[in-house]
Amino acid sequence: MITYYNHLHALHQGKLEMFRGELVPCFEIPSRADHVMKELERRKLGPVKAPLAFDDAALASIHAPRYLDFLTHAWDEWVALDPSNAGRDALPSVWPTRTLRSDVLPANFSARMGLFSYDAGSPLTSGTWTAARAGAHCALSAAQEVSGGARAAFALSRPPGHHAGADFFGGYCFLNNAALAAQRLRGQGAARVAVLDIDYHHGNGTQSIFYDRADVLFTSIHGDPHTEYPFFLGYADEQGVGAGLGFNHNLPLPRGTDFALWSAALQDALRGIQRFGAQALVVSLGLDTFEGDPISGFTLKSEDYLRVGEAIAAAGLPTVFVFEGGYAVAEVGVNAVNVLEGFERAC
Ligand code: OKP
Ligand code: ZN
Repeated sequence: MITYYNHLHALHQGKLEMFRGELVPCFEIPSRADHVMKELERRKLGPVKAPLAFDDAALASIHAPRYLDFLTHAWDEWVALDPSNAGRDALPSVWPTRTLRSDVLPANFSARMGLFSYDAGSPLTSGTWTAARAGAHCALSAAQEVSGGARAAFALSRPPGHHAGADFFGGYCFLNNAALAAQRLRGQGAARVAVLDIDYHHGNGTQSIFYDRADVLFTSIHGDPHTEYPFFLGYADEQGVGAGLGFNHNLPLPRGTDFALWSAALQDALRGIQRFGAQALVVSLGLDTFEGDPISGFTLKSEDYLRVGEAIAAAGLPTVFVFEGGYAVAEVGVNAVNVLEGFERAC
């Protein structure tokens, strides 16, 4: 299968994230994507290309104009506050929670950092916008490829995307690559598109983007938000709203879940996607379900990812894979490419 690779991903390189009361080195680091790239080349999975060109209007198919405008200028504003900020990343520290207003756009930069985010774990760096935008273009390119008749395509990029909403960043995510791909597939003629999110963490951004829509089914298998990030979304009773009621399917699983239980949930998710009558599929491909992941709690093994790819292939749908999480850096390449190779072998 063809891979669209974000050659600019390393321009996003956060230094520190807030974790349990202190700033710790970021888990979401450039070498993650490098390992996947190396493994793709080693196994000769297919051609690797740079993304096609898209204008910023393509990003506006999912994201709010004032949010895109904020991201475009955020780094320059941060440095304008104090020239020495050029040497440190920007993190939010104040948020409009319940009773506070989020309808007014503040002039203050720190206030806008909070308005457009929901956690302090997602540093905005000098190259964040350039890297995230090129990554979104990879996802759009992969969707374009599949719309043009390819059985599958892979968008290999970071930062990840599934926690980003229409107008907020968080969970290391700035632009929602999977949502952009799904919307592109819709625009190119697929009447019904399913998003299958198999990252360890619930894809709250993607869910929120499609929550009131019947044309995009969101299905996610993830750590139970009672105990796992992002905590405030991802429960089984979230089934969609309005026209979207019945088109959101959450399958939370307890910490410690093994592959037997996880793959039963995958079968459940795939049955729902069949019932929905999807014409195309977007997979938010997180590999942080791996037993060795430093920030997650499932116990999948490397060889299990071959079975995951086979099961997804059995759905028989044109499929866009979008790289998301996976923080066991030494193994993330093997695990990601196992999914892709399992898929290809089963086609
Ligand atoms: C992004 B993706 C560890 C605490 C959790 C946020 C996790 C974001 C995961 N510092 N921080 O879904 O893999
Ligand atoms: Zn994750």
